[in-house]
Amino acid sequence: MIHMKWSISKQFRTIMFLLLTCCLVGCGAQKGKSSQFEEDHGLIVGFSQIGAESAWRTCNTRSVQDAAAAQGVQLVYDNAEQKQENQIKAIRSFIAYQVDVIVFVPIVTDGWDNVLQEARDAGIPVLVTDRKIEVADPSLYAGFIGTDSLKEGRNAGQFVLDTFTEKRKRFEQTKEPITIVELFGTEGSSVANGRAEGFREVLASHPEFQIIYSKSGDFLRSKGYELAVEFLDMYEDIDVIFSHNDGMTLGAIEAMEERGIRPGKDIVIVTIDAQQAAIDALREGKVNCVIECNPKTGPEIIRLAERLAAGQYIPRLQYVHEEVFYETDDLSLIEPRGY
Ligand code: GZL
Ligand code: ZN
Repeated sequence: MIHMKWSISKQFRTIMFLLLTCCLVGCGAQKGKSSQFEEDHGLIVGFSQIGAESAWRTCNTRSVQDAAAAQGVQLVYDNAEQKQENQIKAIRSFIAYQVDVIVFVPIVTDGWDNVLQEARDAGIPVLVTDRKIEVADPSLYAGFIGTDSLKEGRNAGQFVLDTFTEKRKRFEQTKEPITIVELFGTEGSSVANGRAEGFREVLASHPEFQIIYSKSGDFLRSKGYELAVEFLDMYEDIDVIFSHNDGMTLGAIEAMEERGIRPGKDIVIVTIDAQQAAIDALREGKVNCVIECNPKTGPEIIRLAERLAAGQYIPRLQYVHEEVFYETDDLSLIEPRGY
């Protein structure tokens, strides 16, 4: 199939690649390599990434790029700079260029039906990674590989439940709730929704816990800082910060320390991603629980793309391994995170 397609459309693809490189180069696409014109039959994968909003994201991108290079897969990379419309444009470019497989990280769950229908009409299989999509016809994509955000949220909820046993016992008499602030990820993204849902599921039957503030910081450190300035002004007595990613947590810690509030002591902090800076904060006692969300999915993504290009089956849903790091663990055992 690849060989047939390659011989018929070699000139077409070469011209299209030139056009594609020109139009993508504006949004930070990887420069076309001379090898793109080599007459090999290397697999060509279009990869639409949402942006570079966090250390997690840049590690995820690097993981895919390194894995493609290691396998001799030609990766046409597009950075959508946090805009869904840029992702749709990039996917359309991949279709025009007739890549063998499309891999994309859907920034939000909705709005993909039409462009995925176009990919299917062009006979190009689609692998969804990291974040999930809602489409009317699930057969519009071959499968998903990523992290289990519902489980990440549940782990955060369980940590909070286990941490406040004393205050929970007193709740019957004091009626003093355990107050929670939530730094929400990108609105409409499956991972923020999953984390929020899992967290609330665990605490649902415990009225002693009250989420008094929940706003989106869009996974950005700068917005995590801004929201913390706001909620620290609004509330005197916050017991817990549940943050959907370490970037926002680091911003909130900065705002707390500016006010002489001791993160991890005056306010318990549970955070998700497990980038190095969060593990360092765990070691310093500035956060109390770090839930890993594994960004290093590149090798598995490329393996699945190769299977799709060969017309082979791939699992519909594949989760990657993840840990939870607690302040009570032997933190010297944690390997350098690499992001
Ligand atoms: C999670 C991923 C999230 C990370 C953030 O799978 O989509 O996006 O938690 C990143 O750091 O910005
Ligand atoms: Zn309870």
